[in-house]
Amino acid sequence: MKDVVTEGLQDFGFTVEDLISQEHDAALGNGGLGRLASCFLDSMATCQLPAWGYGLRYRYGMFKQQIVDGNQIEHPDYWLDFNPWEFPRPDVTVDVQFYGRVRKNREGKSVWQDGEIIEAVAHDVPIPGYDTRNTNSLRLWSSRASSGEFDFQKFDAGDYENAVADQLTAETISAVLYPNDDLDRGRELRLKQQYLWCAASLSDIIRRFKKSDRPWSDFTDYVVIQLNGTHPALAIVELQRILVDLEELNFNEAWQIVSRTFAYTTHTTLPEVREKWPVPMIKKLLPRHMQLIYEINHNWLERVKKEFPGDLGLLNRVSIIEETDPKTVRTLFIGILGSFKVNGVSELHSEQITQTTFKDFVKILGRGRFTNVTNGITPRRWLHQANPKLSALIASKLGSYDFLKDLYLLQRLKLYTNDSEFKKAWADIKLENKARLANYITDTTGVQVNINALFDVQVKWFDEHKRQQLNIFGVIHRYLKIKAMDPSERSGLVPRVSIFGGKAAPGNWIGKKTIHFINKVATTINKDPDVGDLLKVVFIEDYNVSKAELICPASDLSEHISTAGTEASGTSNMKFALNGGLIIATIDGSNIEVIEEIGEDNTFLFGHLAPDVEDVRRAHAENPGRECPSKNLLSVFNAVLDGMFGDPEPLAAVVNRVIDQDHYIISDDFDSYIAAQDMVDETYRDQDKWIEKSILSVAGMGKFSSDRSVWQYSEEIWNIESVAVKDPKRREYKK
Ligand code: GLG
Repeated sequence: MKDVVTEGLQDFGFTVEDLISQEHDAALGNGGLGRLASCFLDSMATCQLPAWGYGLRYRYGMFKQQIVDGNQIEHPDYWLDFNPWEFPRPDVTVDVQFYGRVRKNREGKSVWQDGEIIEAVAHDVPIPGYDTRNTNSLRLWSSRASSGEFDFQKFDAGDYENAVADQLTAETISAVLYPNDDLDRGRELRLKQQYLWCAASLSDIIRRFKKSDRPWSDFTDYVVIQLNGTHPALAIVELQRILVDLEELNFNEAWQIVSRTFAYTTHTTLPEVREKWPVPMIKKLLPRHMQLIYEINHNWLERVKKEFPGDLGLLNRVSIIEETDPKTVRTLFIGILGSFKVNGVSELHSEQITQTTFKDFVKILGRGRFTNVTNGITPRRWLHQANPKLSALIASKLGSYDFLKDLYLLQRLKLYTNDSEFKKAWADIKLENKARLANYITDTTGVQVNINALFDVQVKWFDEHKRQQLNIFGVIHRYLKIKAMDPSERSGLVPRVSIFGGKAAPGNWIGKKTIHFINKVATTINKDPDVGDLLKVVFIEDYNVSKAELICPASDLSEHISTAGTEASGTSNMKFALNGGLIIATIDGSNIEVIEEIGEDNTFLFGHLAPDVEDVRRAHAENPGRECPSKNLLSVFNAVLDGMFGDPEPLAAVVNRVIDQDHYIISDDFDSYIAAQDMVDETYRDQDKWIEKSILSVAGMGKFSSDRSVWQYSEEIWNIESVAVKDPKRREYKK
């Protein structure tokens, strides 16, 4: 349709880009976990699997990021003001209860009553498969007052605020993603969001199952629910409640169904990220669920006591209730116990968690409960839509676009690494993409960049373990090196444009400090005539999926430099490599598998390995006053603290974080990072060799289609048959 629309628009004096730019990104969370779900939805539809997605329809999304004087400012994201892709479903509503009390009825059954009722209303987003006849749905819930939006009596009596009070309270639940959970009220709101999402979605799934008139014993033959992280873990307790309280199954019979319905994906390695809810908060908001959690935990601990008598330490470690003050509920443990399969999202991550976080559960439940499904991305968006000319060039060589549904076919590009005409076309497309990004950078930041410079990109959420600070320290090191050279010696240098982008959660102070730090360094470097085009630093504000589609095709190099053992997977590495960008990486998360598929020779590696990180941290702790292990890094710190980039006070926090603590071992990895960056420069000087590595990067991306991830889930976990004949060719290209 695009050509028809493009032509038609020209009659009105518009371009198709004018039209597309009117469209907001779906503000459903552009972090890795959220974006992964979107790629999986595309793949489930394209692989013709009968699968739906459920989520919350955040009225104001997450937030729009504005950079003011180098600082992140958050604004509401009015993405729903114009959203032609959703279908309101006022006919699909679910009443969801909060607060209230639990009493026993005459038959001794628990009744949860007298609570506040909020109405969840469905909005459907069709998810058409690529080149298939199958369209699935993403069903998003928004919240409204069940008592109606408006209390006319109160309004008539002049009590205007209270006339709409119920509606405002109800709408708050689906207002914004990531309420600031540094506040108790923010945490309660987050819990409300999670429960509304779980209760409405489960009710909807059960409503549709009941249309089949089948007994509950068939439920797990017809329904499997994949929990994407701990956010929806309450669905496990909610299904138990529905089966026990509403369907009147006995507790254990219900639990048998529950624990065969759910599968659970864990997306983190970091203990501090794990969700814990204060018992008093759950007791107040969801009194019946708290009772069920106690009963589930009681049965669980009885089993542990029987199988591991006398091991009190084990009991404490695996209990769903943590004996802190106040007591807390470990939602991660609910996710594990209520699921028949638990997977991590990269081989390293899945192996690592069975030896750390989940070690006790492996011992009790068996290793077979735990598995891995490495993440993937949809090539339809991340290559074909984002980089149509490269997609067309690849199709011209492979003979068709079949590779978009069988990404292993890309391996045949290896046949053309010596085809000079193909390599010239390849290089021209990369340059075109860089020019497009350069124009965007100039339009939005005013910075002019040289498209023949090496575009070095890091666009991610600002989480400390992703180490954007390591990257900007490396940039300062490069700046100091240039400044120290006589201008006559600089001709051999490779010009660089360091491009950053990403948001910090509103409560993440060090992330926001790092954003400010990067912007301040950029201001100084970009206006230094002595450096000119040799080095530019750019921060692209409000990074989101549409901007990623502009940035990913334009990178020469992208940075995936998390402390080893901290990034569960990472998916932007796949997006950049699929567009012919090379990667500089640590041996962490999915980097390991990307490197294995591309070949070590075509990537730039550095840094301590995961098993060594704890030893390094221990050495830090045992030697608090230790000298910075890197003279290069010390020079960087001195330059910052001496005011080279303006008032050092607001910048000092980022530096002191490394000097005082360095939990992410930046000082220990810095010199090997610099060495890898030198290797990047060395390689980039030979453009023919660089293009060859770029082609091999794309050729190695077959494994990282989200189709492969989704096939793995459907065959190894969901056990569902696709309505389509499985594509046997897919297997021929496995390796
Ligand atoms: C998490 C992890 C990432 C992972 C993503 C998708 O931190 O490493 O790639 O989920 O599984 N919050 C995230 O982005």
